[in-house]
Amino acid sequence: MPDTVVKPKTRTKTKVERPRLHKVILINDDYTPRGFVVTVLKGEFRMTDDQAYKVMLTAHQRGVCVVAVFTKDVAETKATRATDAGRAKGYPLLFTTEPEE
Ligand code: TYC
Repeated sequence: MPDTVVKPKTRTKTKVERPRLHKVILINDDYTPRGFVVTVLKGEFRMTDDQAYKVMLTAHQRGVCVVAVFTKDVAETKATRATDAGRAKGYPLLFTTEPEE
């Protein structure tokens, strides 16, 4: 069969990886009122009163608390908005982000 065209058998495997999630972390301070921290957590992270109170108390007692995980963009936007809400009232309230292991 002189006209046979041999097609090279190559295949490209596309590896799909899930985007790494990022944690939003609440940092304790000595000045922001507890009630205000709870209000911000409820408003920015759609938490119930109970959930927000527990997260606030954990940060208060241990120094930090993981609030939630999101894609990088969403985590950074929420952390910035929540930090800005405190700054608008003159509080040093701080939310940071870090990639999940
Ligand atoms: N430590 C603050 C106080 O005693 C309350 C507080 C809790 C502030 C958690 C920040 O991330 C925080 N008023």
